[in-house]
Amino acid sequence: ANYHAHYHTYDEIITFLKNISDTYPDLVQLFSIGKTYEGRDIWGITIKSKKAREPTKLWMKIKDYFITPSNSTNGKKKKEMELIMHGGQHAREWISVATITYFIDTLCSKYGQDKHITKDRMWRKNRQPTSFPFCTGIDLNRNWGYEWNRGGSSPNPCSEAYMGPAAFAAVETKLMADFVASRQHAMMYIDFHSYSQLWMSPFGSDCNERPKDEEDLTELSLGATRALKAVHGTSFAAGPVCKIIYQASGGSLDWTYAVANVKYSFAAELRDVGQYGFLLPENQIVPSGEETLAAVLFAAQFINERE
Ligand code: 0X9
Ligand code: ZN
Repeated sequence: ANYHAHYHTYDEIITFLKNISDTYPDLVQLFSIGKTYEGRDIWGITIKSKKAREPTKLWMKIKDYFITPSNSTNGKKKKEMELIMHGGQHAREWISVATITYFIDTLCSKYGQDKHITKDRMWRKNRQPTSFPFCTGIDLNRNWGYEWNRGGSSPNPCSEAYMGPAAFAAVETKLMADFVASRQHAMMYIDFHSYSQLWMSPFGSDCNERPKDEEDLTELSLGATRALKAVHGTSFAAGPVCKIIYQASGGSLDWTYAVANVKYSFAAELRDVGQYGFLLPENQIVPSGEETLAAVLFAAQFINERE
């Protein structure tokens, strides 16, 4: 538990992942989806649930948005269900990686260093060279291939929101997209970022485009933020990226939703709302993990029951 009292280096996180996979060989599988531009592995870990899915429950509507399952079922067998969680797409958003590390630890154990603030601490993009030798990096979250270059991103390689020379020109974005596309049973994708305390749904590219699953996405979002708040009182606002934060085309969840057909595609901006910003203190890792896990478990239950 003490591990989560601190942020960790890339090497320490690899050691953590390897220890987890040695400790829980039946539960987890550790793998790399490929290498970053600078040659570091992009790690993934699958965690299996020991429980089989039960037949669909019949729903009872309580209020407009809050619907609960009744005790009777329709008796039909369920499809496999896989939930993808993605952190560290933006380098300086350390809490997104720490939160996922916390999930991995908690899910496995329950079911089955440079500490100084440097210029690099505020790095956001990847490390790929651009057409300007003095401006490095593509914003991975502007480089996905759905409605790429449709606003809220920049063609300037020196911009923090540089979209890249073409969709999927960033090696990491391409690898991650191929990975998501390869997961036939993916029903949810959540991309963790910081900061602002938001639970976001499609779309980011266009404020007028409404997802066909708007109702289900809204209902899940409201339930998830309510479950999150119940843990430590932290308020998250919910809504489409374009409306709740700003227009951003070439982002991951638009692509996972519209191209990879992952119905429950979200992006979360974790703590805080600006007091510490990207430099969120280490003593908030565990509380952030706890509340975010409550939201994720709500989401998993919602999808399990509804789909
Ligand atoms: O601008 C972003 O990429 C995200 N905010 S952040 O401060 N973490 O950089 C918001 C992106 C919303 N998600 C997508 N458009 N996919
Ligand atoms: Zn981010």
